[in-house]
Amino acid sequence: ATQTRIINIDGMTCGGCVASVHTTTGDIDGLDTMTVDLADKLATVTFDDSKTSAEAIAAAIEEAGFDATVAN
Ligand code: 9UX
Repeated sequence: ATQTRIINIDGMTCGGCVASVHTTTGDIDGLDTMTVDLADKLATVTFDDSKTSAEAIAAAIEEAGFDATVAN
């Protein structure tokens, strides 16, 4: 099924950080859409939950050096 979840992200301070979040998650199979909101410090993601999870997406964001926490 498709899930829509919010991931809180601390440590983004400019558009380059936003680009890094997109890049680090770019190869995740099953991740359909991601919108990153710099001002609100979060990403909204939609994904196929038979292929990936909000936790896996957050882990990838952590690997890029940000503090990512699944919000919902
Ligand atoms: Mo902007 Mo983010 O120069 O690590 S890319 S602060």
